[in-house]
Amino acid sequence: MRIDIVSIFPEYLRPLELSLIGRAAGSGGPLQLQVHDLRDWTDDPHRTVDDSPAGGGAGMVMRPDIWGRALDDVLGAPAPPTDSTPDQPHRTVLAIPTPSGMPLTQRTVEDLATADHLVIACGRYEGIDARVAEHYSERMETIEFSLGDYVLNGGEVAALALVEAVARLLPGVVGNPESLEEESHGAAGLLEYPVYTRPIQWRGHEVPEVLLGGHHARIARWRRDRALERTAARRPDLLAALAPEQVYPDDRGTLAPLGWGVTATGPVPLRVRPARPDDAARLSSVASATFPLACPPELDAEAIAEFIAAHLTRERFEEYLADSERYLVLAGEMGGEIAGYTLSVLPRSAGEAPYAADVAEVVGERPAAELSKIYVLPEYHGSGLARTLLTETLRVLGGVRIEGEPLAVVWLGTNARNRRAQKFYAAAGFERRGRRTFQVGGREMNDAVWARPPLESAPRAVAD
Ligand code: 6GU
Repeated sequence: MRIDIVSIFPEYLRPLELSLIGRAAGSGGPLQLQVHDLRDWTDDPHRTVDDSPAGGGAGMVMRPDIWGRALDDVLGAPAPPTDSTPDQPHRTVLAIPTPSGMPLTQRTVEDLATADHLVIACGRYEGIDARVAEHYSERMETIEFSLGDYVLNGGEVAALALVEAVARLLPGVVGNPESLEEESHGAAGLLEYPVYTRPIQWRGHEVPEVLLGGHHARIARWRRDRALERTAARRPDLLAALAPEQVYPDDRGTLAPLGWGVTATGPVPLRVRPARPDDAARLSSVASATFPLACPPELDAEAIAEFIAAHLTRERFEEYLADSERYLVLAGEMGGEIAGYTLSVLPRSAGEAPYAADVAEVVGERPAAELSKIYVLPEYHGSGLARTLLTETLRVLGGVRIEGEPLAVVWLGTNARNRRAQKFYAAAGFERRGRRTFQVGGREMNDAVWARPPLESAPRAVAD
């Protein structure tokens, strides 16, 4: 590959003679690099390259006539002989650094690394007359690129960055090509995990133990989790841009506590919050869509509809939401939409027993609250929302005080034949206590009763 850089400060680009890039640009290397002084194309004794801006304003603008002569010459320079074929003709790209360009990304860099000839035009002052980019973009591949949302005095630093980023992708420049594979902005779409070396103890900080154990699968999982965490904290935009196939099933347990759920479109922000009175209609529609799916198959549609009409209407939710002494409702949002909720029923007094005698018998601790509903829309099953809703509900319940006493136990009843549900509650630390019977539309159902203490948390108001 051939790279030409045109600048009024050719010395600024001297660092390119150093290190890997310098070696790549040496004889026999894959890179032919030449730096040119723009003033060589001036035609006055003062070697003037700029003039005042048309329309007025501060600063100076670089003249198009000088740039035109310089670029015509440099673009015409012969690039190294390549095996250009009719499918892969010789490719020349003009790159113009400017803070008003498109952000330079690794995808662009990878693409530019396949060009035969790259010419970089470094502007200074207020920039290059806009007709230069206009003229060349009509005749050849031209990109105006930016390093980020801040302003430099000129394009030289950006040219250094571009050359280094492109050159390290040329064959033979980076010694171990594997080190190009797992890095930030690679195919995984995540920032890179943190790396460590000896000494194992340094200023009170240790190398994470998992990295010393030699267990490859565990190390890979740990690195993946750290990459997900870093990306969530530093570059949520990258996480949101991941395609669904870039997210693995095991990532979900890591992402949910970081505030990200995974849907058919990829990661979306996940948030659990206290429900508000104006959520009633949406909660009712989530409940009505979800309840039938949790019913045993022998329950007929009519019985289900009857239950929905009696217990899951908007009016019913308005009542729940108005009575925060008795009900705790948490809404689970995915990408800003309510996609699930929990409804917990609090005891009216510290000693109050669960309303059903068969539950009261197997759940003896007091005060006892019932986790009455935990519903997630089917399209969000497996997203991590249900687990986060449950954890957050147990945490909020941990802060509830009934006559000054914390809750001793949270119990729930669930269809005993729903294996997924039993596994879910067991994994969340619930214990199976026994059975209860339960009426749906006049039919008696057999439920498993599960219980556990709430999560510890500071006392807090239930209604925010
Ligand atoms: Cl490419 N040029 C200049 N002058 N400032 C910048 C930049 C480029 N990218 C970020 N700031």
